[in-house]
Amino acid sequence: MKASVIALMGIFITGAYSHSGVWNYTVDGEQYPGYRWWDADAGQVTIQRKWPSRNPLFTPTDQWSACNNNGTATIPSYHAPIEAGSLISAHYEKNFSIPGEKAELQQENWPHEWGPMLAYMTPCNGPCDQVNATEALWFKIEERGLYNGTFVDGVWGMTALYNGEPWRLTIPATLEPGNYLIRHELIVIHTLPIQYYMECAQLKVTGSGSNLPGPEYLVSFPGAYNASDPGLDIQLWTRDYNRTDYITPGPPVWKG
Ligand SMILES: *[C@@H]1O[C@H](CO)[C@@H](O)[C@H](O)[C@H]1NC(C)=O
Ligand SMILES: *[C@@H]1O[C@H](CO)[C@@H](O)[C@H](O)[C@H]1NC(C)=O
Ligand SMILES: *[C@@H]1O[C@H](CO)[C@@H](O)[C@H](O)[C@H]1NC(C)=O
Ligand SMILES: *[C@@H]1O[C@H](CO)[C@@H](O)[C@H](O)[C@H]1NC(C)=O
Ligand SMILES: *[C@@H]1O[C@H](CO)[C@@H](O)[C@H](O)[C@H]1NC(C)=O
Ligand SMILES: *[C@@H]1O[C@H](CO)[C@@H](O)[C@H](O)[C@H]1NC(C)=O
Ligand SMILES: *[C@@H]1O[C@H](CO)[C@@H](O)[C@H](O)[C@H]1NC(C)=O
Ligand SMILES: [Cu+2]
Repeated sequence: MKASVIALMGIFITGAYSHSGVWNYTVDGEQYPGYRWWDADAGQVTIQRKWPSRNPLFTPTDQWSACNNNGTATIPSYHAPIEAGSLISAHYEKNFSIPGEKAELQQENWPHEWGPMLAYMTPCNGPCDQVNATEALWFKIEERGLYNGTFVDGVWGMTALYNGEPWRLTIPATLEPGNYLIRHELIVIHTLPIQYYMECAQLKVTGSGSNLPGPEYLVSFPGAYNASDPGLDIQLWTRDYNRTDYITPGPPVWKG
């Protein structure tokens, strides 16, 4: 175990530190700021649905697990154009600074390094602000679980964010054009209960694709996950420390 890990264990087990979410997006090369939950809505120009605070949800069946609380669009008509097959990057940033914190915790990167990242989309069939995210059917377009190593010392999907990189992902190249919500989700597994962070944003997908996923790929939130799913029933420090066999929750990835 890394010395730094031992040093941090106590803090992470007892403290609800840091947290945050997607601060902004780069969609097909254009920058879009996310919703600033600590600011007034007036004047915010964002494709992201509102989210209420830096804090996570703590249960996979939370009523707000689709798009984080009852988030609505600040600008209903604002959808970021992106050609199917192109790149969207989600930039995460830490939004909490504790006086006297250890230097290694003062970095502005996403503060957690243990857990998977999962991205979903749902067709809006019109303006995305009209979609009730809880009733929507979502399909998974990407998952990044444990790449290698053990649960505690290995490389996770989230490790890249911890190291300051954005989460870059590609919209399926054959996806039918139209408006979609995209839902970025991080599942942080080093605490009990584990933590769920999700934010949604409005996209206008262009291109010449004509594919949509079949019913075996579609899930709702809540509904897609159970607390007893192998990828969510994690006790990192006391039981699952040395494991290497992480199973990412939810449906299979739809590749287009
Ligand atoms: C988006 O976030 C990144 C990383 O935090 C930052 O470097 C960049 O300036 C931000 N861009 C906008 C438009 O907010
Ligand atoms: C939506 O969430 C806000 C807090 O973010 C709350 O004030 C409001 O009452 C909620 N509305 C509903 C319908 O739950
Ligand atoms: C982080 O959130 C706080 C609200 O607690 C806000 O006042 C502050 O400006 C945010 N940090 C940055 C760098 O924007
Ligand atoms: C969204 O759908 C859920 C589940 O059917 C429902 O409970 C909720 O009231 C709906 N929200 C709105 C704003 O209609
Ligand atoms: C573990 O996976 C990461 C991400 O794919 C990779 O960069 C790294 O080289 C891998 N490490 C080993 C020891 O295979
Ligand atoms: C979650 O567990 C309940 C009760 O065991 C079961 O009915 C349901 O199908 C499960 N859902 C998923 C997505 O596995
Ligand atoms: C993990 O492996 C180490 C070294 O083999 C062992 O000392 C430790 O007890 C194991 N921990 C758990 C929780 O299995
Ligand atoms: Cu946190």
